[in-house]
Amino acid sequence: MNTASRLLLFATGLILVFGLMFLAGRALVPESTVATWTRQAEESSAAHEETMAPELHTGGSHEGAEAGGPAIGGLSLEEDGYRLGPIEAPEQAGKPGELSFRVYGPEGKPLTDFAVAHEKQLHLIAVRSDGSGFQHLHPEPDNPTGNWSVPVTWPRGGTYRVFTDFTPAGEPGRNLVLGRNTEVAGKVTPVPRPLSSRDTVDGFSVSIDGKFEAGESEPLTVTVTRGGQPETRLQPYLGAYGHLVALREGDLAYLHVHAEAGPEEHGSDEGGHSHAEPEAGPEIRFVAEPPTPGRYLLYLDFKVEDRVHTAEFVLEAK
Ligand SMILES: [Cu+2]
Repeated sequence: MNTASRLLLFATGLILVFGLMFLAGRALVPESTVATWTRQAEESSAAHEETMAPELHTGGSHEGAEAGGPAIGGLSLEEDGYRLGPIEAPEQAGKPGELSFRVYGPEGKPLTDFAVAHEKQLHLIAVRSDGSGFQHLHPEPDNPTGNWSVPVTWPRGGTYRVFTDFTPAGEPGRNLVLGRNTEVAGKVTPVPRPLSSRDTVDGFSVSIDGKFEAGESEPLTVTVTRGGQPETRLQPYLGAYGHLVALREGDLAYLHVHAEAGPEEHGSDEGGHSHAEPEAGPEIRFVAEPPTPGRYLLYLDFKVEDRVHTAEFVLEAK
């Protein structure tokens, strides 16, 4: 027998032995354990792919993004060592006051360096647990203490979820959404939230259309009209013609919804150069990916005549 044949025989033997071990493993180890191993292997390979991939990572939840699923955040006050400290806020409904907090970095010190995203270092969303009383605020930082504050008035009593949406400086792509509850005294009457893809706000009629399916990344189109006429005087707000926040009903998981847009996509002049402005309405396009079936509460901020208006929708993902 020559060397090559001997090696071949050896290799065949190895394959046979490993094959038998694999079969034995299958037979002796419970299915659930095998499933865990398989999942861990898939996760680690996905994580590896992510480090290789050059694209911007845009998720609040890294786990979701690593598994290739939709990115959600806001379910925890801590992520990747970053922590949202206690919220100081008015305890009574209807009383103007100040909301303040600190964000702590992985070393436990108040974080003072934030990257600007959508024109701000930090975006704050507050909403009551039933989805009512939505507010989108921009607190001011007080450095070097790391304290953030913003005036606030709670419309009604109840439990409010406060989301801080930010990207630590020097960590491009690491967008974090940390959430924390705060209690407000006052009578609590839950507000019913029927399904609705249309809203009327400050004289504007706003509708939202598109496929909205669990696990699918699909475009959503918002159309703004006033007095039956298309509204074409939308003004840029936070770097786009609209800003959409989507929360999952039940746990208020915070979904990242991205404005699809971009001047390049709208203007295509012959010179190959495109300096056309994106259209200022009546349509605004977004891409959303609901992670699970169920209902989602959507809040669209748009700006006309220097005023920001918020339209609200409730969509069901199949
Ligand atoms: Cu904001």
